[in-house]
Amino acid sequence: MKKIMDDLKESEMNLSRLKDYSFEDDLLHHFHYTLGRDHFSASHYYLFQALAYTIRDRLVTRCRQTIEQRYLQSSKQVAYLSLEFLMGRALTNAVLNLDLASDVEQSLRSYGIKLEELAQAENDAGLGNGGLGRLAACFLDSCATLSLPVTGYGIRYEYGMFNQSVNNGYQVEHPDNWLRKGHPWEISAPEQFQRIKFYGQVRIQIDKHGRQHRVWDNSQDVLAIPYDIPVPGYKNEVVNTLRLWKSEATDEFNLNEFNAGSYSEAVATKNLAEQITMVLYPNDASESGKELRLKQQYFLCSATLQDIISHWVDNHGANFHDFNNFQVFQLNDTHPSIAIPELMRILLDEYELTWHEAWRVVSQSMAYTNHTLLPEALEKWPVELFNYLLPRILEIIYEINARFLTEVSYHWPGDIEKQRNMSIIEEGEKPTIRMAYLAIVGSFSVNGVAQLHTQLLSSGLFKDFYLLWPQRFNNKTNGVTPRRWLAHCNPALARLISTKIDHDWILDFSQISLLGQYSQDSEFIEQWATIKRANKDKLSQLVKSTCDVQFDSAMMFDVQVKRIHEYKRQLLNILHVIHLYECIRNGEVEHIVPRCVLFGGKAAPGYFMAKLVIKLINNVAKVINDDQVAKPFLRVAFLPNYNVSAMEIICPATDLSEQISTTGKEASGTGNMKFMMNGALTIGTLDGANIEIFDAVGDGNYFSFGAQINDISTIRENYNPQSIIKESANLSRVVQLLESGYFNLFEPEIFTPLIKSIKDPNDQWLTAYDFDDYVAAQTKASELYKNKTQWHSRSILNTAASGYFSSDRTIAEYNKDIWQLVPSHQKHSKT
Ligand code: 26Q
Repeated sequence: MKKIMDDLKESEMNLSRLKDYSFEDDLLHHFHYTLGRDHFSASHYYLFQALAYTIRDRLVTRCRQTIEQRYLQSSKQVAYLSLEFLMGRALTNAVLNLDLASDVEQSLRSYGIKLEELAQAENDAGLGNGGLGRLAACFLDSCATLSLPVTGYGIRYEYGMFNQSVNNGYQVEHPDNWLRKGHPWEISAPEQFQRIKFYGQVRIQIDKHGRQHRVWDNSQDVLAIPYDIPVPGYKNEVVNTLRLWKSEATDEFNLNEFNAGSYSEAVATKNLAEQITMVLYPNDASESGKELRLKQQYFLCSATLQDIISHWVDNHGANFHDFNNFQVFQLNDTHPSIAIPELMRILLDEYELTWHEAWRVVSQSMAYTNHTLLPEALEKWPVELFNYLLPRILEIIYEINARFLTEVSYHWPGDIEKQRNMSIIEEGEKPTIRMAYLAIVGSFSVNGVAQLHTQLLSSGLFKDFYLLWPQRFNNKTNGVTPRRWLAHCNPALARLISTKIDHDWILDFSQISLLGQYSQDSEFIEQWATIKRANKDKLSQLVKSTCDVQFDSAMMFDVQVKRIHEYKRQLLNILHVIHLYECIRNGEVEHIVPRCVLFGGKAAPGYFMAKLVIKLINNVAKVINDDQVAKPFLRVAFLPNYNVSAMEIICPATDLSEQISTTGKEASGTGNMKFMMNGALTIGTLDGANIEIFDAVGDGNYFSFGAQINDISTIRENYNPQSIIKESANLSRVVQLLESGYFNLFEPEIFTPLIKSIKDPNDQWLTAYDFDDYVAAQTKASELYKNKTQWHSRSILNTAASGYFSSDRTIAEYNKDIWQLVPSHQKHSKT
């Protein structure tokens, strides 16, 4: 065995020295031999796959070198735990980061095909719902680019985010079978499987010294098989890893059943095990409390922790004293917070640490990021479900809580109310576990994702915890990767920028501020405008082919794409569209600046109001687009199946970015940053990271409107939307038109729930309150758009002010304040 390993090692070294395999030869080899194809079976998909394997070879070499170097440095590392990684396509990203564009172009020439075309053949890896999942993907890109030893750990869902189509204006969901044609980027490591326990009971065993041990008995076990996906840094030779776990049945299970002669039961068991990683849960209130979702969470955490601990023990033996100096777990929301009691379980039950020592190690290695301000979105699980599914974990949570409540009682002696409010267990008829409280208690760092969000967490949702442990709380304003969200998705603009600033801006994105000096340069403005126009033409083609709506690039492109949710207020936007249409119908067109309004986004399958908003948008769009009078002024489209790849076409083509959530509800937002980077101007409330965008770009370059956070509670106290509607001529007309059934002629009453919600004094989203101010801000935007030179000048200023919103900055802050990793010394040079 030793001889084989030595030989292999030598040949690996030879391989990595032989960098000069021709790209073309490799491509041919993979096409003919890896895929077994010939010229009869040439298709875009096979060519894409061959190209992906060719590039993967180069990634694998670098990945091995990255691992080896870190092993030699024995450096501290981070595991980024997330139920979601919304990676999108990988091919063009790898080409950019490995600087392979010319190799690829050249080798594709003989096939008469362009990289851009071939790239379309790749399915999006849609393993996430929205912001939180895409943030994880941007973070992985930044960590690799900054040479930080960070590994992503997630689930290899067989079905990702559902595909959306629109039928008669309604959303229809279709399964996303993204792996069907194979996934060339992944490499499985079945020999590194982990075993995960579910169900069963806890038994107390007394050893010969009279000591008690907890044994988790009669469990039903499932295997976790790792699949690794390479994550290349930008031109720095670093390749990190995203490790995704797939569930499989254990062999014994199958064997036992087979031996009993029950073939079908055996197969059924296998299905049960494989169900765990079958499907990504949509972010949906109606899904709360689902057993399978809890299984997913525990499966991910247990597999990851066992994997990391077994490596630790291989290298350090069963001595965990220094573990927390070498390992941080960053928890992406509460979804993986079960990692806290699971690591306790491993250290207590498998390595026999004392509670005190185990708790020190655990609570010094966990760090928690919160992504929501909606109290109803905080994760809670029934105690009963835990007791049944994860009995040993429940015991540990009880113990964590008991010790924690003792601490609370020291801090607030005699204050029973405090103890009840802060308890990890919410008492009641059906007691539940408050996962956010568990996450705070078990972590050394708790962060929000924008300044306002962190302030509101400390003064609201988590106030008592802030009072107890103020030093634990910190802010890390989100960011997005300028590689995917500028260099890759807007190559023409990237080239133009590079004519003015050293190419390094892609790595040191703070340099983008140097663009500011060209905001009055008429030649530069002209070039900027030409590129925007070409990007708009490209988006128009997409809208035409998918929605059969003709956009006109001479008109303003006004865009809102994001998950459909009441707090994001797509309803407010469509009310404004109806207002514009009203003006047009009444011949009040002299102030109208022609616009194409684009919507996109998925509604959770069980979210009635969000789905109704989609229907309203589509019905309004149909009426307006069919009206020849409106045509010169207004076009409206709902783009089905909004995803990462769609955003890569949308954000470079947008003039006006809609960020109009009810103040205090959007934790951060990250779409806002992608639009800004690509030179869109924002119309927005002062919510989440919008506030920081507003501060960075300055008042004149941002259309701000709406209630502000300090006024919100007073507004809610005596909110009377009916009287607001009465007082507002514009809103009255809009509501009347809606109520007249103009947009639902043969579908009586279907929009009544939406109209009612606007008029409801308990309307949480304050739609009526913000309407007039929103219209006023829209009018300002229109006025500015009349002067194209002025508009583009401010567009340049927006890109120039976007430096802060690079995820490289965000990750540098995570590293400085939370992780304290040492970058591996890899060069920043061309390969
Ligand atoms: C929970 C229980 C069961 C099933 C699914 C879920 C679930 C899944 C996804 C709950 C929430 C999510 C996603 C939340 C999310 O995307 N939040 C967004 O995170 C962004 C990154 O920080 C912020 O910019 C957004 O403001 C925030 O809404």
